[in-house]
Amino acid sequence: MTDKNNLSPVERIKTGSNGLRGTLKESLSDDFTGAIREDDQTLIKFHGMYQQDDRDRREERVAKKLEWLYSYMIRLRLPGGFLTSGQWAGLHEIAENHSTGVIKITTRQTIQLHGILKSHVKPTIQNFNLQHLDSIAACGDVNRNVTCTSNPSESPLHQQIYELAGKISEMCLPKTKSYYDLWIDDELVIDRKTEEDPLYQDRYLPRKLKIGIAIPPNNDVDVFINDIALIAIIENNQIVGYNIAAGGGLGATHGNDATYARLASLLGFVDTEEKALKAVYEIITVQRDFGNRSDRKLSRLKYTIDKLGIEGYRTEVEKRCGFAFEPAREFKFEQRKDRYGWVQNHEGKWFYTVFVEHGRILDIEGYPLKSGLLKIAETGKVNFRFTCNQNLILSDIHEQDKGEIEEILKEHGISGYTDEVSALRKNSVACVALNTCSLALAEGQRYLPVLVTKIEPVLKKYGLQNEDITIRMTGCPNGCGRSPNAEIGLVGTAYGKYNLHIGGDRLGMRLNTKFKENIGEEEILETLDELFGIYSEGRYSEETFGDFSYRYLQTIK
Ligand code: SRM
Ligand code: SF4
Repeated sequence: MTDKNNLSPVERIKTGSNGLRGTLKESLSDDFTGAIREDDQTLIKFHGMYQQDDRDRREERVAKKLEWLYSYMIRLRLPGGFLTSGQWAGLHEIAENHSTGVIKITTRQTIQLHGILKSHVKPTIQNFNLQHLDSIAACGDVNRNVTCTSNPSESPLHQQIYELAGKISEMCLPKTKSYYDLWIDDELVIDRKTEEDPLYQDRYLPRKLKIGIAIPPNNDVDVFINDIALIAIIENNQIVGYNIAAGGGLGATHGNDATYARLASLLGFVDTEEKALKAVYEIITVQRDFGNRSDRKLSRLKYTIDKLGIEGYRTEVEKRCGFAFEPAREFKFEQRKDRYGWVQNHEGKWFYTVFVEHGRILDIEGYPLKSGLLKIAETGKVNFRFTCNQNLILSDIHEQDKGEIEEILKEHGISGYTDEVSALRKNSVACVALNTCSLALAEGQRYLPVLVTKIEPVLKKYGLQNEDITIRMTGCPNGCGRSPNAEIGLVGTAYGKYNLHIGGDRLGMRLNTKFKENIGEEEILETLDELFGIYSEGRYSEETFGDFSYRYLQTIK
């Protein structure tokens, strides 16, 4: 436990925040600046928002002696990543009226809007509320959006898992009503009794916490990167319980060896949903009580596990649960990618997975994706689901409606695009990075599409164009696009420069290793050319690029 005299400044902000209210009301009504007060910048995260600025325009603003162009990113809480068509149409309108207009699907199955000016923050939240949507706890030192295997056609058990994601999300919501006071009702009603929070108390968690649930054989949620990972164990088409793992997390800091990416370690198996919920709850309370509260770089659950040891952590959780974990059960992941195009489920309903490059939904010349999706939403005949690979599934479509949806997809070039893009592009993920992310050292989603176009002919040269190689890029080592567990990971070090990592496996069960440091586009392409050449000649039959590179790395050690 952290020495009380050595707490990080964020700890003081949380405990002194009066249920996450701070001076947000005053900050919002200050018309002299687009920013909010410093302490409130921490608190606003717990309400699902980040203060940002347009980094492309910093120089221009400074030259004009203007403050940076501040705006807000708002992230929705959508456990399991689901919206009705009505909610999608509502979201489309909110994005048009209050943000840059781009609807961004995140790597945690939810939606973000960027570029919301301070005066638009409240109207945005109020409009979300009208759509029965909220952004509570989408960021901050609390449990974040709970993810679960996304494609319902994959398993008849999907609904059960989707509902569990919702239950975990509810169980882990902060008890403070400040979100409603501040953003919806405009009236501060502080009732400390009803706001008493046994889970978070008034100090919340030492750091963010993430939970994901996978339904084998699909690991599309990249379950082991979560602080808490649940793997449904299925026997005779029934869920008989869950393997539970803890301590995943991908963030690290360049030059700080005490920080590292880590996959979650298995704690064991529980045989009921009730026990799974209890175990999740107590894993969180142990992190709350034992996590590092002085150094935020070392405060994620993964470091607490490595400090206590996995046995020590398990023992403490079991003590608090009042039951012991059983040994983890066998499970097997067979894929991590999304099922693009049409698939039908056990009830005869249809699902269409749209490839959305890095989750960015907008209209561009020749490709009116956003307009097409609005038209589809307006039929009222589909639901919208999001994947952790930043894609969209048009879901729950009845046989008799499939033709109509198919027509709109064709008309807007959506199915054509999804069909024609290369395997590499379909398996690419990039984080937001510039121009909004304040932590970005290099480009992410704006550059990976360009780089993929240059890698495609290199793959073709070796006949590898149909290989499902995962490539992921992040603008810094925080790992938002999950670059540390891709077969090819590119991690920004400076503008135009990346560390190149290889050797991660295709299923998300093994992290990759740094192969080249701080290289630019030319060297990235040269290195990949060389590696693809060796791979095409030296691979075992069916050997993935990730497994080959892992083997290759052992030989050159
Ligand atoms: Fe992330 C911080 C974007 C998924 C690890 N992440 C950020 C911030 C908020 C930057 C900041 O703190 O100022 C980025 C905002 C950029 C912007 O302009 O929108 C940001 N993270 C994202 C998203 C939008 C990337 C995307 O393109 O989809 C993802 C939103 C997920 C969501 O809906 O909740 C996103 N972030 C992740 C993931 C992947 C995942 O969870 O599956 C990770 C790695 C897993 C993990 O948590 O370890 C991740 N984000 C981080 C970290 C490193 C945390 C650490 O413990 O080391 C930071 C920095 C921090 O917290 O200090 C960060
Ligand atoms: Fe920003 Fe880094 Fe996350 Fe990319 S990985 S969104 S650059 S914090």
